[in-house]
Amino acid sequence: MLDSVLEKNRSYLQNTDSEVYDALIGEEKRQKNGIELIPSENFAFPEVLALLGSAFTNKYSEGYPGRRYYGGQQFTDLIEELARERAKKIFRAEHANVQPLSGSPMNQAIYHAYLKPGDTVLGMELSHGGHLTHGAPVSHMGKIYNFIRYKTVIKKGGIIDWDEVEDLAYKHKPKILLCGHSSYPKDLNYKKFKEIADKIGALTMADVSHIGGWIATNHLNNPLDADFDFMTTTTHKSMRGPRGGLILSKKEHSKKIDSSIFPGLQGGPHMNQVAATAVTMKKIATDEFKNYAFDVLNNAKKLAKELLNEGFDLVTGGTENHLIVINTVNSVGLDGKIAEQMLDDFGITTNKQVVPDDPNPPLRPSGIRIGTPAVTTRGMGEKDMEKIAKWISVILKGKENFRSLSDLNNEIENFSKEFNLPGI
Ligand code: DSN
Repeated sequence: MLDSVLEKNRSYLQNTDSEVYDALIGEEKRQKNGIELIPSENFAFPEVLALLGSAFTNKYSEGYPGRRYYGGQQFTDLIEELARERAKKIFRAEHANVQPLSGSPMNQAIYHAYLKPGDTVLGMELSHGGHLTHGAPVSHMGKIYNFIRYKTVIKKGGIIDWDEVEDLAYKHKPKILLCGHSSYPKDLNYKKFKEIADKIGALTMADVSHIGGWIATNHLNNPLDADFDFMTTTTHKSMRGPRGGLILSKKEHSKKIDSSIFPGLQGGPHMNQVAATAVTMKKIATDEFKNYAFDVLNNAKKLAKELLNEGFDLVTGGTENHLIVINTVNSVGLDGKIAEQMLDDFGITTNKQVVPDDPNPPLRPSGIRIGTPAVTTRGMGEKDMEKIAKWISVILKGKENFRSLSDLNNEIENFSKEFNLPGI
């Protein structure tokens, strides 16, 4: 019966709008027939897909459980409570807000709650691994607040320059000391950040959007164990949840954070997303997910090792998490835009990426960023990482002339088709 509901919905779509329907079919084929290596992408749990297209989509629920501005909340209150309690338990947090629509509002909500325009935040430099919402000049946040940036020491394998962090902290007295990253292939020493923040009385915030799933399974350090004030994470990357965000914090911040999300920044929460977050929190607490998380990290290490064997230059020399940044200019004399396009032509999806202190602009940077969450979700293992590294090498080094291009395309497509695509 459920199948027939889904089928009916799809057939309505097909009859109403063949252009959008065809695009959906095309996207499903692209995902099935290719190798997804963008480290922030994953395949959502089937349960998540079921909830995103469910009756919860129809509901307005401004406010919080027990304190809403609209009636009819018996089931929305239930799922939001479940999502909050499960998130608190798995991340060892005193408070959870599960309403952020995504990563950007989740981080903004903290800045707006604790900073006045012009106040200072000390965060990681974008090209060294930070994120747009950590105050890049092009973001609104970079215009409202005064972001100062620390870097890594490239010569020492990309470790954080603690002397610089401490010097900048004393000099600029930030209200928030921010860590977390979107292209930094290492785990973080949160205790060290906390020590520095305590010396100057700053709040501590970690944006762990890329690694939430590995923190939930205790494979990587948890900033809340180091007594951080705030931890933010998106739910759709490592955790295979809906597109959305979580703010986890100490209890003393609960009122300010909740009112900063609503009514401060957002209107009605997306209750289909909140319901999907609830089930995601249940799924990531299982042994099955813990094993998956281990496999992702293992696959990343294997892929990095194979790429190093092929002579590629990797930022920080390898990876401690699921992401790998390849300096394609140093490795094969191609900028990241061209490298991304060449791999795309063979069904291998990556994203162009700035490297530390990149002399090139963001739309034509010096590298690409890849990662293993999506391929691991599809069931690929270490042997498959060997094949993927070989294909990347063959394509980027322009050695595909040893056989016809279409042969290589077919080989990659046939390989990908063998693997299950959950929920689709
Ligand atoms: N777009 C996400 C990423 O790829 O890292 C985060 O903004």
